[in-house]
Amino acid sequence: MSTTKTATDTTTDLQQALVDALTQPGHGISSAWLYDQRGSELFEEITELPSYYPTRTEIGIFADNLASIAKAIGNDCLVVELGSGSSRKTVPLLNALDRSAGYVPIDISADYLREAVSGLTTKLKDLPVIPLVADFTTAFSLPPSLPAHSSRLGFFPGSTIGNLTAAGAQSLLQHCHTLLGQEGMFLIGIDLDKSPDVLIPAYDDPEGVTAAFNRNLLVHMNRELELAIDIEAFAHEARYYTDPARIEMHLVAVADQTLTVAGQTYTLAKGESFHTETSHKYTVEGFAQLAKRAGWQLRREWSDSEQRFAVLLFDASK
Ligand code: AVI
Repeated sequence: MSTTKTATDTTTDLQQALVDALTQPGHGISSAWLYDQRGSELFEEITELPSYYPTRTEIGIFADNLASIAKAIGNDCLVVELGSGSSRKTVPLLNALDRSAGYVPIDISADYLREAVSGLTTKLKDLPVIPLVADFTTAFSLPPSLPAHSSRLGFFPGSTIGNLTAAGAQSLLQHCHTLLGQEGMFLIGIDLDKSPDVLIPAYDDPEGVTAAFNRNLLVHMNRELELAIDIEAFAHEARYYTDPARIEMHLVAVADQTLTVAGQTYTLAKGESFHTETSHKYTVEGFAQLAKRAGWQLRREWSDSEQRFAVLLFDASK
């Protein structure tokens, strides 16, 4: 039996997500729905914005510390990347490792993965690449046939873990602990908590790209579900909250809205909002505690001079 989702399944899931958002308190909708083709393009644009510091800060941390990160990882390691995308951050890491056993890029999009892997062969010389199409936020298994290796490294850059709930982050870390085994390591990028003066412009840039990214969710729903949501009637808002420290993205109704979905009418009053994304901001200690509950021990940390972002290396056992 095929487990691949059809376009109809995806449309049904999106419709259900919208109905849930309209009927449940908080009006939350999974941030996964932000990433249609256009949403992914807009996210790429966000990573280039002057006010969106995480991507370039993390790339800088890797560039400045590549030799010490590679030394800490050691030899004959199988690198398993969660949400590999273009593998942009992984190629320098794999090339810096003295001897690595292979690379397992994991991505939810089969097309994107196929394209990315075909471009890797020249960049990674003879390194075995074993791509895996999977949704890493659910339980997944590694490919059955893997090259010989002495340890496994989970690689999860980009602070994407911050977009999961605490429970989601915990179960992902636990699942990876099992998959990566006793000799397992985990290298992860986390965005550090900081002043809202820095955080808010990162998620509400003057160029309006993040606003377009957020509102594109409504464009996506109009197209996919054949709706007539008035895009202009929703304003993008980035809000900073503490305890836990996080940025939330909202689409706020600027006037009362009536939405008809599958023949049913729902209302969203002026000032109410769809909550479209949470981006958790951690301290190194707070994240290390969360990881410890999933069995991971913090071994090394690397950060930038302003302590905006951190790259952490964990061991599966003491
Ligand atoms: C993908 N993720 C780590 C981004 C973040 O910073 O939480 C998504 C994003 N949302 C708005 N800007 C960027």
